[in-house]
Amino acid sequence: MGIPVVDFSKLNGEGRADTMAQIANGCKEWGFFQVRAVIFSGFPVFNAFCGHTEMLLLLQLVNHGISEELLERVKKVSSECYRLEREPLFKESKPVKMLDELVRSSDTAGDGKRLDDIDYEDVFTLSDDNFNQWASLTPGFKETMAEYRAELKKLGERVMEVMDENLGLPNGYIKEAFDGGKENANKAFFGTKVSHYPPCPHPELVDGLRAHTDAGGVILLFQDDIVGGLQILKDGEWIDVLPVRNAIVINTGDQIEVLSNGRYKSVWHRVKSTRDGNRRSIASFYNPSLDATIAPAPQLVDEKKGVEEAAGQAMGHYPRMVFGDYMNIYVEQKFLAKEPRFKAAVRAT
Ligand SMILES: O=C(O)CCC(=O)C(=O)O
Ligand SMILES: [Fe+2]
Repeated sequence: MGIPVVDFSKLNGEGRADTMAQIANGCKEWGFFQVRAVIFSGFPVFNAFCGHTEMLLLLQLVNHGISEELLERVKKVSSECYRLEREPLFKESKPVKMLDELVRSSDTAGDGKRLDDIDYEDVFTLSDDNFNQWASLTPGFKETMAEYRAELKKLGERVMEVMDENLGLPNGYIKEAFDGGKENANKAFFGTKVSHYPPCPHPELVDGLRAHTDAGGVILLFQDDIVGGLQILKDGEWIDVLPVRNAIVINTGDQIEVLSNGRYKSVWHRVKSTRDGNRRSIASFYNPSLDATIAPAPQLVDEKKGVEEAAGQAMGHYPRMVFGDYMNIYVEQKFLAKEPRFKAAVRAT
């Protein structure tokens, strides 16, 4: 089945109900969606593609309102930053040394062994809390990335509001849950992970980023225009998320799965390393505050299950947990199945 296209501009006019239904379908069927910044007739368009599988989300938004000019600058400063400030370090990094060592110690490339405990990637994270440590040698990097983050954060909030509505939750429900309530001083966390997947001499021996689901809420990914590598697991098969120029891929993490009581599943994905090309990817994460308690929205818990729980019988599939407790487990178990993480976080809370 082809991936449907959703026009975001129709959210504000005629055709709103159809648009919401298309997004809802995409959210349930896939675990990702993509947004492309193309200004069409002067207003933002939301262009989603979805297809049938088991409750994952994959949508592509077009004309999301982030200017091409800003996206072009983001690409430029990120690539320059890699070349200037990161590449020399990557050449000396652990994955490069480990791969080199594996190949040197084997008769044939790798001798059938693979590097299964490391990612062949260069990465650093930007947040409001570490602004003073952002790369400062690359002209325009800090200013451009601050501007980009402000735009992406707003887009993330709009996406969460669409999800609220599609799930039948009050407007602002997801954001407030991620903030840990209106009164919590320690609000939801918005981080931006700037990654490069440099050319890898033996892509068969190591992944760019091993298969995982994301821990948090909504992830907005600006991937390379040309160099591919991102794949999602759909019906037991790895499917390429092909680059679309100036598109932003959106997927949902484990906390949306919990909050939606399993209606929106976090999707398994990975990045394959490639021999040619240096893939740039900039993933922005809208995550709960570490002290926020995340639980299925009561509106989404069916009554029968609620009664069972009240009677002390089998716990619902997604009980409540503190996000910080979940993260402590996630850092140890990121590349393993998510269900044991949910169970362990409940015990820790
Ligand atoms: O680079 C990508 O396309 C994906 C990155 C990712 O999955 C992550 O950072 O969690
Ligand atoms: Fe991820």
